[in-house]
Amino acid sequence: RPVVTRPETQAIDMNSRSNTLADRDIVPSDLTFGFLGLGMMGSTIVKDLIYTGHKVVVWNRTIDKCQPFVEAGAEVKDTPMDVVEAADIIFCCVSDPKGAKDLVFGNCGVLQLKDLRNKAYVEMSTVDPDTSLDIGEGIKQCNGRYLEAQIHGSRQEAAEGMLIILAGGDRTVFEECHSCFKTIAKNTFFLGNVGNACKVNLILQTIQAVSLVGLAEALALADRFSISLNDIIDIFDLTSMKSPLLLAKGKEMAKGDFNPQQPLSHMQRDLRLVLNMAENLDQSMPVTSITNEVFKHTKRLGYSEHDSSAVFVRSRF
Ligand code: NA7
Repeated sequence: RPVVTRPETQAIDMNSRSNTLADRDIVPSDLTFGFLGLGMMGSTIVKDLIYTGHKVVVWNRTIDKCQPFVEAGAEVKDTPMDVVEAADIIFCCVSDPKGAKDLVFGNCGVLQLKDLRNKAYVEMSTVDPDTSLDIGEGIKQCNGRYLEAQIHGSRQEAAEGMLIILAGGDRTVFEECHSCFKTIAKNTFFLGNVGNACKVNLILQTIQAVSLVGLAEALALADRFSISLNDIIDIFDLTSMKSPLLLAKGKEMAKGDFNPQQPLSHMQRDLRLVLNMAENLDQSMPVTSITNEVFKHTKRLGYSEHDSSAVFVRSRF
């Protein structure tokens, strides 16, 4: 069993800007935007929204994380419910479906406000279609509008404003979020009904997870032969198989640098959601099931908070 050190928690750099922002010609909406969840993704997004002139009200479970945003001009509230009261459109960006549901249905949650007329709620946390439908139903029953806006991309891509937004639900909300999406994403897609965007996002995550495990196993075999991993990656770069993702992840595996761009726990969460969806459809996904086992085992070895490329460590056993 390897000795595992936790990756360092990187403080958000409030002064960094993506190079692309200046070229985007963003005219900020004059609506007030609420933001629930200031983790790595949420912080990066909010920082850029403030920079491009959006009026933002924030809340985070661990209140200390709000301080840099107060200094940057955001308003902080004590509960999710208070954010909803103060904002026109509320984004949520937390770790998992359970957290996402807690913020809507829980104590001091969004629905405690009862009347959400003239409010809209946007779910950015990665969730499964059923969770998104439940949240959307709850919001609609209180007369609010709902959009799922799944964010596809790594923390690095978020920092560069190069996410892809996959949206489904109320089209008017989608349009009202235009200046926010333009700030954080290189492409934005409206995919129709609630649930569709979650499905597309999880399908993309499946491709990524399965590819990573294949890459890790192949590099582990090279390592057993004492073939230089850097040589393999250089040759791989010349083939038609190369992709920016696999090249970047291959280099991380060769260096043993698992700085979390897409945390392993998030990737395994996505595989779990995918397999639940497939189970309900009797859809056979044997490779994804094994991929999930590889991710689960790597988690048990202590790599939850590392990057997904840490599956390489397990493959070397
Ligand atoms: P992080 O950096 O792990 O941050 C997770 C955030 O979620 C952080 O603000 C947490 O609050 C918050 N969280 C987690 N569970 C809960 C519950 N139960 N209630 C309230 N808040 C909660 O993740 P990322 O920012 O990288 O990713 C966020 C989402 O974007 C994720 O779904 C990705 O797939 C896309 P804390 O600071 O720990 O108090």
